[in-house]
Amino acid sequence: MRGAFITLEGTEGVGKTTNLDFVCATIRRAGVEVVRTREPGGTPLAEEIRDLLLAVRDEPVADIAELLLVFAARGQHLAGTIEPALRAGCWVVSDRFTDATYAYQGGGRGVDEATIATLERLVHGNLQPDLTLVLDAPFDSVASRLSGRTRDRFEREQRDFFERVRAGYLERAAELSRCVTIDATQPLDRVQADIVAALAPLLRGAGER
Ligand code: Z5A
Repeated sequence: MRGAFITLEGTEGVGKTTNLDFVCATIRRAGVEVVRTREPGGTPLAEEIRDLLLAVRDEPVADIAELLLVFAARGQHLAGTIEPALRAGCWVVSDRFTDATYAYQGGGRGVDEATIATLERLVHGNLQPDLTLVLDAPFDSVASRLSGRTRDRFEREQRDFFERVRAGYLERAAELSRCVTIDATQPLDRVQADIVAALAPLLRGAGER
């Protein structure tokens, strides 16, 4: 029986990485085997592509080059990690997936949606997450959480970029029934209570998958 595919999304600092362990632990407590992964990355080659994408460089990165690198990493991640795990009946929890491309390359960079959709079909056909947790917070409410960090190429973008990314996420979440938007400005225990509620229907169905 195929496992469930869960993704965590949101702008930087909203708590995806923090809550990934919590999501995995909640699933394991229900007796289900889970693979924790991330994008860009999730296999050795895809992690190398991640390094290329995040590195700060003097040469401007063309939007199309960034987009193709994101999908190259995703193709490897699907073939090497996600699809084998789902086929083996494991659940997969990924820190970001294709919704991030619509938000960052679409909303943030202005790449048109049809181009992203073409690559999405090419790289993962009909495979979509079963549940996407969109952790949402305005830029100002999480900026202080990130102070003191070394900033990668994306994190050096300005506030208006992150506002476009956030708007991209919210637009998608409103359109797609698999997305649950969670207010990430709440204290962590309240965020995690909302996560448990969002996971409950999938976990109830775990025995039937
Ligand atoms: N990218 C892309 O452009 N296109 C794509 O298709 C994909 C990705 C897949 C790397 O992603 C970059 O790749 C990303 C977009 C691009 N760049 N950006 N920006 P990433 O996921 O590795 O990078 P990130 O979003 O910058 O991760 P992050 O900064 O680590 O954020 P986070 O994982 O959401 O936050 P966190 O590390 O869990 O939490 C940040 C701090 O807040 C930490 O100290 C926590 O303890 C604290 N925290 C968390 N929750 C709370 C609450 N509720 N209250 C108080 N404090 C909290």
